Amino acid sequence: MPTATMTPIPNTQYLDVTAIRADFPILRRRIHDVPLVYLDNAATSQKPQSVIDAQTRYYEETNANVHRGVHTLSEEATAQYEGARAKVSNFIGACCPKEVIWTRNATEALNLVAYSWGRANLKRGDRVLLTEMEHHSNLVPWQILSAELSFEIAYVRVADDGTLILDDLPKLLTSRTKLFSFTAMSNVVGTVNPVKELTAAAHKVGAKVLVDGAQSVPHMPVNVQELDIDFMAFSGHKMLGPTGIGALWGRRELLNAMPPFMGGGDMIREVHLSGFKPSELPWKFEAGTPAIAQAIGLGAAVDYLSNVGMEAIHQAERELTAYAMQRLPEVKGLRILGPAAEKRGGLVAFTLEAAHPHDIAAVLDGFGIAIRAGHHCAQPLHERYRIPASARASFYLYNTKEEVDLLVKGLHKVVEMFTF
Ligand code: 7TS
Repeated sequence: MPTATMTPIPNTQYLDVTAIRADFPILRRRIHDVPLVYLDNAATSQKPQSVIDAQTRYYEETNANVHRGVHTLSEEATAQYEGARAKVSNFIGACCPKEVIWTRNATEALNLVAYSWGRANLKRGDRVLLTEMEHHSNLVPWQILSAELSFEIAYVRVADDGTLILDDLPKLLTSRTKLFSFTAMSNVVGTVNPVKELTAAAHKVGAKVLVDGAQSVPHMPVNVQELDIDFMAFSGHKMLGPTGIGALWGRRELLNAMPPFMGGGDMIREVHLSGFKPSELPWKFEAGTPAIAQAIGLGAAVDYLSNVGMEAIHQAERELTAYAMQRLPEVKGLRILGPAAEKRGGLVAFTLEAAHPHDIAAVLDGFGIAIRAGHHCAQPLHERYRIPASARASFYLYNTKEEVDLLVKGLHKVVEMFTF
């Protein structure tokens, strides 16, 4: 793939993308002898040097277990670890750090709500409302629990354009509906859902609201108090942070009333042979030695994102997505899934008549372009569109219009290769 002869295209007015790119060492990599074009950010984001350094520094200077020692290292580690929690709490507009429970990722946070809140509050005759565009991690935990407790699961359907069919809400949200759990943004069609509106409708019938923020928290300003939601799950690795760390945010009164999810060290106040008393929030839900370095790394990621500004990141991604949606249809037989650019976040999933998504991804990899192919852990949504898989380009703050051009060029090549 030629890169040197391309005409420069002005990038976004919202971000200094050149300066941002310099902060990400991996973006200097070459793949198959051409510069890496990383367009798989919905799967996981790359990490800036400051996040890598925060973790390395922790291991070099501070490594100790938290909440147990009175020695200096343990005190420092605890301060940094709890400091990261405070940063995340601020970042999402929580009332206080004790409402932020560390988990491994969004998946574990969603499971935490299912197994703790769900098991204590759901019974036969109740309904949990989900949507047809959910990631498997907001489907399977409810399906497992429903097999045990016999509550009903209902789904808000998705229209052809990839938006939720909101006209159905009044019949789906009834006094039997105890929870409405939905994604703030689809990882396939990119639709940004009207969280505030959906939450208000759910609260009207007394249902609690759990938001899957895995694709929204990394890409747009999110304020849990302003949205008025009850729980939110998200992953650190999709927002410039390390793998192995994510969070569940929940309202204090709800979290306080919930039983612990896992038992072990750190989550108890006292243990006797006759039983135990759980610790207070947030530690009640954090059994065992936590992901200390990763939490500190996520704190550094939140610092980075806040310095750049979430609104600027959101606007830049919208601009890049609009540009991609304008250019991609130039490719023969390309069909974009999902709504118009104004209704979506920074990703575009598509199919090609000429080639299977896995072939598309494999050919693009030869040009140094990383995209994802498959059902993206949203198989029901692909079934709804009657396709087994799709190809997806997903953007973040370091992506450029030149990279979109390279994607389009690569796709032309794919069509050429697969048209006989
Ligand atoms: N919810 C949504 C909307 C997601 O997109 C993902 C991951 C998850 C939950 C789960 O996140 P995890 O960090 O717990 O795994 N989505 C994707 C994706 O689109 N490609 O790879 C992972």
